[in-house]
Amino acid sequence: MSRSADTILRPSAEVAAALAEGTPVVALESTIISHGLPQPRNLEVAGELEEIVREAGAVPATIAVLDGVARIGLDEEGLRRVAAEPGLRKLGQRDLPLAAALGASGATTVSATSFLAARAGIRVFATGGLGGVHRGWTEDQDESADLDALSRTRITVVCAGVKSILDVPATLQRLETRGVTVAGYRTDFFPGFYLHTSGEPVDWRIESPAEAAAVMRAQDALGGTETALIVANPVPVEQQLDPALHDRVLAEALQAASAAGVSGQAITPFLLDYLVKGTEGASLEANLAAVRGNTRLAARIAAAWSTAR
Ligand code: PSU
Ligand code: MN
Repeated sequence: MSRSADTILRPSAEVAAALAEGTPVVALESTIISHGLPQPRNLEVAGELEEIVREAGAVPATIAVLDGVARIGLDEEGLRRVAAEPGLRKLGQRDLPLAAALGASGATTVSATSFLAARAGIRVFATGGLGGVHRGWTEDQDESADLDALSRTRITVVCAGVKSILDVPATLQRLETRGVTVAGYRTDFFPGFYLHTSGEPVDWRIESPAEAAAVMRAQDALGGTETALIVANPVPVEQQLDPALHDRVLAEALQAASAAGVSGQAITPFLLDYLVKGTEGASLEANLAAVRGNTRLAARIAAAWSTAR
């Protein structure tokens, strides 16, 4: 039995209508809900992010694979499954054919969400922090598939940089090598996820959603390989994690991960969880502030993009 694209990739009725009418749509990822945030807060956050998109006049499309079907836009039951289903998988882009063929369910990372959003015709995507090059990459070669996916996917990702658990300069270098366009949003520095800045400079800065939309139009007009645009939007200084606390707990977390021998897909959730506990929830608040800000900005960019076309 062959399964055609329309049975594997299914937009919700609301998302399909919005795309057909040119209403702005914002893709939201699900791994942050399933593997990045603690229960039960994660379900609340999933709903809250959708609400932020709606308040800005756009339609949210949270993306996940349920029973082998890539769902573009989840209903309440879908969101509940992503937030609470025990053993839900974490799916990168390479896992999608397996999940589809075997009828599996999983949350999608930035690589899988970007791919599916672009396939569905969605151009703007909000997340927290991208995956990237892990510290210690010279030995273990751990580099998130997010980076490669963004080098071949025409999507605009609004994020607070890459997770600070990573090797940020190495990640920026990789993005440069792969030709991924990066712009700071009202900043000259690449954001540090929980922190307002990573301390690394960015070469370009944009000031408004209209400028982001203009960059997107220029990408299309120039043609060539379909690469992404990363809009790096820092968490406000007042809402960032205390940098000294961040550095101390992160050092502990990295040590704990290596002592416990955690690696591969498990490392990112392990470190994020360690930070939440080690900062008594302060990292969670900073993470949420970043994701909310990114979601709000993504909705405004999606609106600018749909009027511009
Ligand atoms: N941003 C967050 N929390 C997360 C993630 C991003 O605020 O949990 C997820 C994203 O789905 C990202 C993934 O794609 O972590 C990267 O995982 P890995 O390093 O295994 O590729
Ligand atoms: Mn990895």
